[in-house]
Amino acid sequence: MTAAAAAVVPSEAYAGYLDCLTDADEFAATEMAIDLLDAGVPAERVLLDLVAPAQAEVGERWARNEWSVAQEHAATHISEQVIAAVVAHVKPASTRGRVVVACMDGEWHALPPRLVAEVLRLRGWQVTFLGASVPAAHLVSYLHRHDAHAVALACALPMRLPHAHRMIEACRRSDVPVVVGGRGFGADGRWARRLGVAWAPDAPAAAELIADERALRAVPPAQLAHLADDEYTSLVRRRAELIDSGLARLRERVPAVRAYTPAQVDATVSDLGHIVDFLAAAVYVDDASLFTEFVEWLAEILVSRGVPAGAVALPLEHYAVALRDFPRAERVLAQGRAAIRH
Ligand code: B12
Repeated sequence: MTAAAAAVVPSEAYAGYLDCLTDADEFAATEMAIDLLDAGVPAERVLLDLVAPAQAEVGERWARNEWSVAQEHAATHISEQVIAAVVAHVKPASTRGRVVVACMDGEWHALPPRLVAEVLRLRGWQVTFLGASVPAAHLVSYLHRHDAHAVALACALPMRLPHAHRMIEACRRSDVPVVVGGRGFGADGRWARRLGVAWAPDAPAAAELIADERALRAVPPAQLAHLADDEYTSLVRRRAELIDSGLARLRERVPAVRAYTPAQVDATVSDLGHIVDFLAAAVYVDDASLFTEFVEWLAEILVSRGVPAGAVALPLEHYAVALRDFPRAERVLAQGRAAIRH
């Protein structure tokens, strides 16, 4: 292979790597990644053009109910091993300051920020990767003890945005500039702008931003004046009651729900919790699209698993009545209901 041809990940290598994930063949997957490095493909490209899209494809297969959670977990584990092997193979030297990379409190999608952490390491930063679900107080005390140039915070689920905001504010009080990323901030980063924080769409963009401290600190203020109406706080206070009454409503209206096994009841309670949390997050950032994108996704997931779309419509209808004194939540729910009607 010539150096020019080796600069990118060939499509057949990508297909072969996906087969390794399908077969849960950790050693073959690692070997393929190392072979690409040996053929001259830069480590950053192996991480971003092989591991990252394959991992996203894993998610699509799970969403379509083609892959079980066990298959997804096996593939994610292999991706983690491959990332470690690629970086260990290159052994990058650290020549720049320290960057701390962490997931928001309650956020278990550690693999995407791990990719960001390793790209930063490959570009010479001294990186501390704190992994999944880091409580804000622990992150802040870590930042106090270590002189960090910047902190990169990940959020994959938009329902965690209110927590993300608290965490961003806590880091700012320590005077450490923050960059955020991940699917949770919206495909175009619009909810990061709402929270008034620097956002990067991917690892290379994050690396460029971190290298430019002025740009990192020059962010317009948050646009959250709507929070003065207290709807978000009141909604969160009613979370448990909304889940209980949503389940009672489903039992009353859908006979099959009355015969659910304990595991099915748990899954339903978890879905209702997500509905309330996504609704609260949409109210927090004052953007109904956060909720409509979620209910469309949930309806698709449930339908692909044989649950009727009505199982999503019914709780939304119930919440619209229960929350009639919450004008913003009511608007968000109305748009959510319209989205799954088509
Ligand atoms: C693996 C996985 C998990 C694993 C995570 C393991 C791990 N160690 O990371 C586990 C099993 C824990 C998990 C759990 C859940 N998951 Co999940 N998960 C995924 C999956 C399949 C892959 C994530 C991934 O690695 N993607 C590949 C990366 C590289 O892509 P990316 O996220 O877009 O990242 C790029 C950019 O966004 C950016 N970026 C990402 N992070 C950061 C951070 C910073 C600082 C910066 C600057 C940039 C940046 O750079 C990256 C590279 O360019 C995705 C599907 C998918 N398509 O991504 C679902 C997905 C994210 N999960 C989803 C869901 C719903 C869940 C659960 C709620 C499921 C459940 N019912 O319990 C839980 C929630 C757990 C929690 N509280 O966090 C949904 C979210 C849908 C939505 N509407 O929000 C997805 C999209 C699946 C799907 N197709 O429906 N999940």
